[in-house]
Amino acid sequence: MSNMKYNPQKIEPKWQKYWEKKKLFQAKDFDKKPKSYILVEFPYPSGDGIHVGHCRSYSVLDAVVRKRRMQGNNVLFPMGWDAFGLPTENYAIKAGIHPRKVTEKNTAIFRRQLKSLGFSFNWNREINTSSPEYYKWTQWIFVQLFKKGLAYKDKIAINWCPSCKIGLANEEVVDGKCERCGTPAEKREKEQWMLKITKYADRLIKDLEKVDYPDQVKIMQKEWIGRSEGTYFEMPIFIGSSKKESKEKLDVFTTRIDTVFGMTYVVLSAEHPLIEKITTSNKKKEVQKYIQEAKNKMDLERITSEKEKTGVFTGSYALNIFNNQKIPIYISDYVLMSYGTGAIMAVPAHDERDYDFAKKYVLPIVEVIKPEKGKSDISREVFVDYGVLVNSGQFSNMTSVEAQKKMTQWLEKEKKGKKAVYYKIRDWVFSRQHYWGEPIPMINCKKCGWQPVTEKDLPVELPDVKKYKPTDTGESPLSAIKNWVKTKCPKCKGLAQRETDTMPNWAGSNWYFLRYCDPRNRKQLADQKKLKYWVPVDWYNGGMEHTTLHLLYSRFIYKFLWDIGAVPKSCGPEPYKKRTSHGMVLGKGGVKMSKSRGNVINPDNVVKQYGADTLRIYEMFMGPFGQMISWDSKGIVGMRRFLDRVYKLANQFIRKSVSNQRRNQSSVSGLRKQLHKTIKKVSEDIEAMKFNTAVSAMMEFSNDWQKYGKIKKEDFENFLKILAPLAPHLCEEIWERLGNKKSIFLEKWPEYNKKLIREERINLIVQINGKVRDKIEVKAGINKGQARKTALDSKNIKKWLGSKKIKKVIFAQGKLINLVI
Ligand code: ANZ
Ligand code: ZN
Repeated sequence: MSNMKYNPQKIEPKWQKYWEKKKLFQAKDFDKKPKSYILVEFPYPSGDGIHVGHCRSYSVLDAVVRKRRMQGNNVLFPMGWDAFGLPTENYAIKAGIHPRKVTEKNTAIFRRQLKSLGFSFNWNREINTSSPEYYKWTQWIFVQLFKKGLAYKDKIAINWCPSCKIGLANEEVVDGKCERCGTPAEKREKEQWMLKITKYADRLIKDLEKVDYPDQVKIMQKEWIGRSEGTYFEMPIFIGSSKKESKEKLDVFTTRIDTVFGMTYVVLSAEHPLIEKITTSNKKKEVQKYIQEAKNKMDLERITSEKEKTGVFTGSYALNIFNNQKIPIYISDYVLMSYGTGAIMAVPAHDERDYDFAKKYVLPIVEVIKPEKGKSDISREVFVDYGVLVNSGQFSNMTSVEAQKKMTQWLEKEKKGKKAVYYKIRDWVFSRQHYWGEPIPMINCKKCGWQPVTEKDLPVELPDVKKYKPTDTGESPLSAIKNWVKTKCPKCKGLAQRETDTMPNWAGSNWYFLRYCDPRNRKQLADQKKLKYWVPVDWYNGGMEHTTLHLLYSRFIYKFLWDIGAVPKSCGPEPYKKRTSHGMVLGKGGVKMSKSRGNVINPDNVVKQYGADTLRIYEMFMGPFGQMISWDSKGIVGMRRFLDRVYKLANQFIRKSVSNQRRNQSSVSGLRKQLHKTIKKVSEDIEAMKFNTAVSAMMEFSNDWQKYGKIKKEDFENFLKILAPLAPHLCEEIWERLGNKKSIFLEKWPEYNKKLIREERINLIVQINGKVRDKIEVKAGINKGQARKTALDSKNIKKWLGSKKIKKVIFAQGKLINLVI
């Protein structure tokens, strides 16, 4: 009989077709059922097809989704393509195929692969960020940002990848290298469009309180934004040996104004605008040389504490207004122009970097903070903590906290400084000089300046070009299409020029989750009522590596859209209620999968050999969801064996007559208890993302069932229902063979019976040195630690033990605990 053997290659395509034909998984706008918006990061359709990492995220969330549907939710679970980006462009250039064609081909491969895995995505809402219908709205958002003053053009030193020929955002530079290709990044001056994410910095930190993200994600975002509260103040300058105060003032930012009496020099960043004016003629040459070298270094390289400090004296002095001492002004690359004011007061006694610098250039080190009584820090040469002030005039004997307040107040009174907040995060460089991206919808008119493209003229379509290779001059390839560049000014109708830069590849993913709510809308980015119904996203799963990039950017853009009313107020200030991250799937031996290592697992092959259900359930079983895990071929065989066993048990069940089922009632009821425990565990584990333990619970149950040999139909069906979200094709097939006419996914998620799972209780015997001293009623399943604690809490035992030390604990589960003293 063909049905006798589990044959995923046959049943999986069958059920995929069935689900699609019946439109079983389509979300319904405005449905009365509770809505649940579950989002997985949409893939970049690269030429490599999906990888097992995608599968992990999608398998797991698909299980959540299928379960929630069975629990009566109206679930939105969409999928689409983050299709603009460099790898496609690079591939297109190499292969001589248009990026649009490459994208079409790659998305077709991805779509086929995802469908072959049976994920229950809402395919009718598929989107593609590189289609004009979509990027019309990405451009529209840019225009709104411009109109609100949040997009501006600025000439800045940008990180430049000489290999990709592209400007990089700080976030795209990892360890001084281009995030994509690993080439060391350089600095270049370039006019760029910038987005003022800094204006949202405070809210991006504060609203983290409102969301359910892993702590690590919150910490990383906060550190990335890097909010520092401190003091800002002005210092008079004396050029060279002049006794007369210069007109210029030097502004510094410090988080430790309490250490100001210990300031023995000041340091300017190599890019500081005052350098020209204050460098004395005898120092010009040396300073010039130093600045040139410093500018070529990457920020990260400059600020690492391990690196030996370098610097140069300008020949001029600044006045410490707290103690009226003149101190030298240095230039050093350990101070960044992009942070604070680009100048610091240096306190070598209490700051490690300043200490290293002072040692090298033989500058005085004046101690002004002592540890509070009873606390001392001898572990380091430099005392960097808060403490009590010494050698600090009227502020001596105050604590650091007190002094910070008083000193800042004094500065405010003298009108020489004030409280200040600075952020590490910089405005977001939003232009790229590349072809395969959204054209920035701006027009430059000699008379009117930068003007946004009129909204009815959106989208500005990406023109077809023959050459989309980036240019060596750093100009976008679009600048070569003269008749596209030439246009009319939207304001004065005079001759004007289009912006030829395109947006970075994060642009489309900033807001894609909004488009899924209403993907075909031609009048708005999405209908307000639909947004009101679906947004915020209830659960968003994606990679940890996107924490300070996509996740932060999209929170910013969402907040902006919410502010301007493009997203209804009732949706709330945060786009994603809950965020989770799957651990990476590594190749054999715990290394990253890569073509060069030859350790890439292709999901197509796994599906062909073992079936989609086996792949899916293996990806859930492989380990705790948040942890990195190596692919293990033995593990996948084990999962296939489990599914084979379920199929075999189903066969046995179907073959046997009903009369047979009546025998052995007691074991049936034992098995039923087991089942209800399993239902409880699986229900809870799926929501808590403990898929590995959910799978083992079901494996255990199948073992018990095999042992008992008998099962009631109702129990069998309930078991299938809880397995269905994890192995959907198999369960659907067996469900049908049990004589059911409708899909198992239209069934209700089973409830466990509280009475059946009540834990058995036992009398735990407590011995001391082998003599029975107490009996305590406890749960049968408690472990050694719990038993020990219970025993030690007992009055009787306390009396017997007195102050004697326990040397050893012997524990027999479900029976006794023996304390050896
Ligand atoms: C004096 C001082 C004394 C400082 C002391 C620290 C310890 P966070 O907390 O990261 O915001 N700083 C300010 N601007 C800088 C720049 N552009 N480049 C490099 N360093 C800069 O750090 C603030 C502290 O970093 C500031 O407080 C300043 O050094 C330094 F015992 O001022 B501090
Ligand atoms: Zn004009």
